Amino acid sequence: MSCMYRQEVPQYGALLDLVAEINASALQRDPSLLAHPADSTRLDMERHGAIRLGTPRELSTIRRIFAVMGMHPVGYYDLTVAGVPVHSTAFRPVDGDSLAANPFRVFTSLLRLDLVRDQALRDLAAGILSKRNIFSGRTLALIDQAEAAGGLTDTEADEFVGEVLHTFRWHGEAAVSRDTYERLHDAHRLIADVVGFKGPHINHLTPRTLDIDAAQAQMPLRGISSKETIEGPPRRKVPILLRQTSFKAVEESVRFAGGEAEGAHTARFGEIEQRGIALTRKGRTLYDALLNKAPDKEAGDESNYQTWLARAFEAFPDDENTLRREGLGFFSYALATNPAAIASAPAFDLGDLVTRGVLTATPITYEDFLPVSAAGIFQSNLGDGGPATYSAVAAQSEFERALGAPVLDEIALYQAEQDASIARVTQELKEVDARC
Ligand code: OOG
Ligand code: NI
Repeated sequence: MSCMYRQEVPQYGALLDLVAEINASALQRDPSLLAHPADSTRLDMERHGAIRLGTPRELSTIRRIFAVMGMHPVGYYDLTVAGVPVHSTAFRPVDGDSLAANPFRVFTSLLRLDLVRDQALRDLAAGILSKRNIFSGRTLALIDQAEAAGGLTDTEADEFVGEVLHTFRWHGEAAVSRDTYERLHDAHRLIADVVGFKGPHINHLTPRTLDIDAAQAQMPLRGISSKETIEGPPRRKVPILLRQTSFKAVEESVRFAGGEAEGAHTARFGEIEQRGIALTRKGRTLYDALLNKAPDKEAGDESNYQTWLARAFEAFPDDENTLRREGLGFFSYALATNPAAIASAPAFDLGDLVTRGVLTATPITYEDFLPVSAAGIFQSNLGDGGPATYSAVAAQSEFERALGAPVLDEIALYQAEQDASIARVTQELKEVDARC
């Protein structure tokens, strides 16, 4: 998919080159940025991408496709609050080993046609979507095969990946006439992006950077037109959650159906991300409260905005010990390799054991997305023209019905990982005790 996207959106290749250079010089300055040496082989690989689907049937089929690849729907994101008529989830690996092997996620949105006020347009869009088939016959057969046999052979898996890739391709030929495209576009650019095309073209890919501020500063110098602000928390000593920025969507030429008419469509872009520690509900509440006080991003330039943000986030502790003691972040505990300290271990008290060097506490990385940030990303690549307003309410159960499964609760996943590490060290300490 990465190769395909570089060919389809050449500017994405330029972004990858920039990120590789920035990562190399960040690592030269501070080799400890990579927690595990094994990370370096994966460093420049994409960490997420995004697609937008049109119907419940497309969403449930995509769920089955990703399940074959060990990716499951985590989290529910309601984007209507940001004036985008979709709701979303992220397909990703959920257990630690799978995440370590490949932490790639696909942010997947479903269009909410119920929010289109114009009944005739709604019916037109629904009619167009009901006729399209975004999956090849072979893809569908291989999903059935995987579900029946509990997996695919290596040969089948290779074929499956090749088939599924077609679903994410760009189609230069629109599924609709220019006239219909314009009607859809007038209702919302995103509606034209979903309904006007033959498939859910991947709309961005996102590698990981070790220094997002440097990348943001460098983009314009390389002729890459970046969005105005980095989404998410400010730069900190202990990174939290997720920071992301992107270049603005490129214009791609389109041939409309039923004639020779040519036009342009603007939807696809490139993004970069930098991840930090996963926050507990308490930490997340504090994050949301501080971010809520943010001034209008459009009002100032990026450096003013980042200065303001850094000041607001002074209220958010910025060292691992405080984050842990105050229950703001999730940690994974392990027995330290220090036999003397272990021998002197007092009764089980997590905090105390960490202080005494009996246990190590490693931050658990945030693997998900942020609705306010996602809204900022959507808006920056949907172009100007201000977001629409929707008085919709979040519709998680409707989304899950379309998906054909419940979404997993991301906070519960981090909690389970932390709890499992505590259970493990408790057991290990008991075994050490028994030996003494
Ligand atoms: C998805 C935007 C959300 C992110 O990184 O927050 C997203 C889209 O534009 O379809 O990818
Ligand atoms: Ni993204």
